[in-house]
Amino acid sequence: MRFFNYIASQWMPSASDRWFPNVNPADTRDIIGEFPRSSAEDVARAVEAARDAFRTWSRTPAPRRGEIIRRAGDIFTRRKDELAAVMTREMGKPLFETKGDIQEAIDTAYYSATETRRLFGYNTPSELPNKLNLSFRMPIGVCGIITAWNFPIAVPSWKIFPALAAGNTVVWKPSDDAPHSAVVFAEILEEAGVPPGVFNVVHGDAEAGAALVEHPDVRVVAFTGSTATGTRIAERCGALNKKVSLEMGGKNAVIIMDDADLDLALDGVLWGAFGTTGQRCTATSRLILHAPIHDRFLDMLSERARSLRIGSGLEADTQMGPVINQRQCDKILGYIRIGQEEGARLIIGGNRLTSGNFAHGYFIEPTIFAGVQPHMRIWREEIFGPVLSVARADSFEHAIALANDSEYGLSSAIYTRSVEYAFAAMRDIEAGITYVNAPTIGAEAHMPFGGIKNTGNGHREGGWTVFDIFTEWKTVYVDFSGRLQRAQIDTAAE
Ligand code: UN1
Repeated sequence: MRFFNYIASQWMPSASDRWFPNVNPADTRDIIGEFPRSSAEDVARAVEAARDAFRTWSRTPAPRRGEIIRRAGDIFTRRKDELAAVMTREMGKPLFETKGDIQEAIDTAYYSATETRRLFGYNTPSELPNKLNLSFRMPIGVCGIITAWNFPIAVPSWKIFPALAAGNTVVWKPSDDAPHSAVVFAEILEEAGVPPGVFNVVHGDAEAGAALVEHPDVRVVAFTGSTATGTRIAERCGALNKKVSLEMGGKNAVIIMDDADLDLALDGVLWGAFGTTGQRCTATSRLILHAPIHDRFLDMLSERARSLRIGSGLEADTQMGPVINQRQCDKILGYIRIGQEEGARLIIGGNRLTSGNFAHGYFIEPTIFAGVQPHMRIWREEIFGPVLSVARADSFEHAIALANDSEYGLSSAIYTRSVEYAFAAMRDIEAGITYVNAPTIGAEAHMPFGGIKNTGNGHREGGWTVFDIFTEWKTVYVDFSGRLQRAQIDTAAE
């Protein structure tokens, strides 16, 4: 079966007539379909459609735009089960996770719709008599949106709904590992009543992504993906004077102090490290155990991780699905080898599963390394798989220093019953997000989301902070004095 780009409400192949297959990572014999491998020409077509639609859409009253977005949330709700199956089939995570992914998009739709009545600017007294100062959030134009496959609906929705709510138009290049979900996203927006050209989908790989970044009529680029790709995008956007928002890698640490509720921490670490098969930018990939509970907690954790049920995400009792593709599978296994060569202690896992039902999928065991030292690559580099690196901390200060010894700064967590530790950690952990007594994953749609250091470039999705990405400020001065009033800057000498 062939699927198409969605441009100006038309479904169309790439002008270049090239295609790529979309494969089920749990069973590579299952080919979902072929999708257009788009070129710069296809991207240009979509950007033109979005540019043409901008005038009318940006002038549509924001609450009217909100009604359409709210309807999209309703349709996502109606199509939840069917869409979850589409998502799981193409990217592997269990159905309960893909349903959660969709729920986050529904929440984001309703939140963005509501915000269309609250796109607050501010006004202030003027420094001069009979003059009024106002400021407004203005839509910017065509937004180029480039996303990863691990949250095929939620993460795109974090960008698409606020962008549309603010009056922008969108060209979205979804991941080539989750293109079918994007097709359903487009169907839903069409049914919700998004006018032609306001929202467009162009499938493809880095070629289409690069063309989107380069196109002169794309005024904002919002990207979720690797730090390497995001940094290249930022360089180009710098040269082209485009606004760019980046959500990139993570190497998220959990600290467990000796006074923590260890059962609670255990559930949190298991979910944070092995939920979504460790393939979240917020996944727990470093665990820092306070020395007095180190051995005990490691035993508890190994036992529980060993018993996680691995399998196709389409099966009801699966707790951990496959990794996304051959490239990632090789990369993760490569890191497991590196960890062993570096001298870390492999506690459990380490293997690809190849027998029986696993034979045709990319399944890797939950893997835990202990004795990990901060110089080791498995401590420093983002693996994006079910691999957890554990280190021992002698004190609270040592634990914080270990957590902060990273080029990334997205999510983080501390388990403790101590008010002193909890508040010091909230202040001292270098990360965009810190959880207290909860895992590193599970951000809520209406709170700022993003990271520091090599994780981001200062923007935050989620909450109203996302509108800082998708709007520009316009300041308006109204002088009703009937005479030339010079601003203070020009009269200070008088
Ligand atoms: C990501 O992996 O790109 O906080 C985002 C979380 C999710 C989002 C993860 N809501 O884990």
